[in-house]
Amino acid sequence: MEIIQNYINGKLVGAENGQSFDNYNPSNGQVYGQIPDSTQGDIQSAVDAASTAFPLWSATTRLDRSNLLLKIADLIDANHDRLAAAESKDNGKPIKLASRVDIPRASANFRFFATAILHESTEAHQTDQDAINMTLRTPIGVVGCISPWNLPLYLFTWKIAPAIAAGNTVVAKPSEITPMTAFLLSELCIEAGLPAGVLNIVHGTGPNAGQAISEHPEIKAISFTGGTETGKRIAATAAPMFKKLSLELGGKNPNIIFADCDFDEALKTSVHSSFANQGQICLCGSRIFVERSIYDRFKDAFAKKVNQLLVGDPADPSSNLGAVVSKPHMEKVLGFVELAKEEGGTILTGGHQVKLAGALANGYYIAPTVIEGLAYDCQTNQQEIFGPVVTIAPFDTEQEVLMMANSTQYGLSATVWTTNLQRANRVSSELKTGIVWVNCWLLRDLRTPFGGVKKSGVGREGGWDVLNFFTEKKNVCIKL
Ligand code: TXE
Repeated sequence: MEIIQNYINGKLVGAENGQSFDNYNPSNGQVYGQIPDSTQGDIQSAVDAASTAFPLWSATTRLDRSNLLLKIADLIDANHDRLAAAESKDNGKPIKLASRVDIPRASANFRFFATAILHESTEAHQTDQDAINMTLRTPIGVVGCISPWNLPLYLFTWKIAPAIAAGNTVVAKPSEITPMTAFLLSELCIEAGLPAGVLNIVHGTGPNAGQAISEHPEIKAISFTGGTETGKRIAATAAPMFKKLSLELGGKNPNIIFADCDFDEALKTSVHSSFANQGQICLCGSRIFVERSIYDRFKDAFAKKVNQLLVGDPADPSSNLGAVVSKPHMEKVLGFVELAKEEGGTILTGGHQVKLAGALANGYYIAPTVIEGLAYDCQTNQQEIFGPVVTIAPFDTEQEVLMMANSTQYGLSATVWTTNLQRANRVSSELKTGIVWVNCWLLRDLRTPFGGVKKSGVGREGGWDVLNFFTEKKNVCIKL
């Protein structure tokens, strides 16, 4: 049994009530660990530790904060294989994805913000009437970070690194579905010599530990990534308390393929943008729209390539897809496939659970699924499925595809495939999303503003945006 502990005030401890709950291995459906079932009392201990640590940490020089974060990044890299194996086992994703994407990005997150704070500047305004105005930026205090299960360490560190780099102290809760790498990170923080109370990681469920973070009066800002419904609940608690809120929520992203695209590149990348991480990335292109003149050619080639994807043991480097994250999530995704059939969809490939042999027989595997023949405004095309399921449909004009692309309650990202620069610019400007990739997908520059519109969230992460989020601005006007 792998026992996970909270990391509070620099120490690894169980939940104060001594309670814990099961941690499942999605690849075989077996319980392999225990997770602290933390409650308000544990959050209070974490807030006390963070409050006590804040004065010294916020007064620590940028250089000293930077060096500590760089040390954590180096320790993540030094433990790469162990962290990748743990991530793959806890989440069900293929080991090659955890190894190539999740863990390198976790250390990159620490490195990026460790260096960003050394180059920050603020503003000054030379004012008439012989005065100078300065904008000062200071850390907020104790902040809350709540993260999801799809890219566990990647998204956990994407919040924590800027929060502590900016001089705040943190109470963080990873998803109870994938807590393992956050626990391993706490051991690395101890090894790096991060002062006690700067980072506190409290494991537990959303309604208990998560809600306690949202409602704690001393936690002045909440950075959340997860589902739109949960984002609403957090906002309903935190907004009346005038907390700063950063909400990165769901998506139902269009992947628009024009006839003048680089066909082979669009095809290859669309397989990846549809099924990477078993389709459990908020940026996956889950609605594919193809210009009619190449629709049949693209559809056939796409379905053929998807059919060749190997759903297998996440620990096997040849697996293209591993297990989805949990049994309830597998059932939710398969439920959407049944809904698609009821709404008139035709399954071109996939559409069923995959039963592996032997020890993996009880794992949560779904065949990559492509569905055509659905109306753009049916529920299958409006709701976030968040699994290895995409729909595909033809379009005739830019106006038509923009109407369909913009028709959902979400607005996170979009992908556009065309070699026509004017068209790329025209379509990108009309798409109601926070991110548009043209002739690529998930090409990330950490300096760029990351986030969505409509019900995909509020605020932006990344670059100066997240350092602005995790600091308060003060205007000082001096009469000269
Ligand atoms: O995430 P939740 P779930 C979408 C995806 C998925 C749906 C629900 O469609 O099917 O969200 O997924 C904590 N107060 N995304 O249920 O509930 C919870 O413990 C405070 C998209 O797994 O949003 C966890 O740490 N915290 C998303 C975190 O919120 C609460 C990635 C996320 O859990 C809480 C994941 C509460 N009341 C899911 N309830 C993306 N945008 O990438 C839960 N939590």
